[in-house]
Amino acid sequence: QNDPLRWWRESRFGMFIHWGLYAIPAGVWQGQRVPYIGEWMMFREKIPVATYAALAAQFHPRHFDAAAWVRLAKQAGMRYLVITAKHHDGFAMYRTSVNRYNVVDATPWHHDPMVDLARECRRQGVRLCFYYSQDLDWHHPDGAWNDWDYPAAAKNPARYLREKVKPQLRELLTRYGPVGMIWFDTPLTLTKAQSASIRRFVKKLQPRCLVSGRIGHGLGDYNLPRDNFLPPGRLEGDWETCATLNHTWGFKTHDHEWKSAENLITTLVDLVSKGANYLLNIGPDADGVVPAPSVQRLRAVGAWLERNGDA
Ligand code: FUL
Repeated sequence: QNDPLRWWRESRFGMFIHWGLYAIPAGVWQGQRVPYIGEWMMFREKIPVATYAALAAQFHPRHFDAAAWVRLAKQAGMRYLVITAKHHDGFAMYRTSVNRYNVVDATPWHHDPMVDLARECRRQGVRLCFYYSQDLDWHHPDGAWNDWDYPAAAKNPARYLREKVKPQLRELLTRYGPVGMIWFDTPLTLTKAQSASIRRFVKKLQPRCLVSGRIGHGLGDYNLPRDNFLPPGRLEGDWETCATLNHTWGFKTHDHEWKSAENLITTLVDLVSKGANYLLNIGPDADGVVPAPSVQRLRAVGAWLERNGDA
């Protein structure tokens, strides 16, 4: 009854949303179509901070419609939504006072989409959760893995946690109402003490907010295997597979290899029967449009659940 994991276990199916500045180049850099996942472009191309940051001036998603995104999740039978508040590129997709590198201050849109999503999630009965990259941050001088702008030896990870991660988490956990979970990711350089202190920080602000398995060092509230993992057999404990609909997480113009609706339904049934949640991604484009093949497939999954599900 009082178990904070209860809603998550009962949800089974969630919507992942990767949305950020990387949706602007959309997988094309200097005229080349890149083969890797779109949201890793800054790292893969070693794009200087100043060049990448200039993308923000083009971010004005005229078709963003929070109500429609949440409705799509509902139609698909998804009960929670995890959206990238800050991905590895370090750009905050919400209003932050920590720096000006965010969707309100740095774009001509001047708008915080998380306010709309929080409202729509509340209205439509979907749990709002935030993805937050707590270790990799290619924008902050002390964040992990940008050593083309900032020499590794000069980095002070403790300062990054103190000056960026925790203040930003405080904003996410105090400005948008109850948050279902913070979906931490890629704990590559954090010490156990650092992961533990981030976890404590979240729980102090919202005791019932879950912490994903990728907080690091086994300190999450549930386990996360690698991306797109399909377990061979039944899993012990609480698990979630996060998965793409095509090959990328962040929008790419030339990734057209979509998993079929049949594949998605079979995967959902398979995962649920093995005791895992399915967190399935959409990557809206820079105008805020969810690719039509994603919409179609999610609706088809929802229609199948309507006919065959028990909820
Ligand atoms: C990965 C990240 O590095 C990807 O960009 C994506 O966010 C995926 C869900 O997790 O490990």
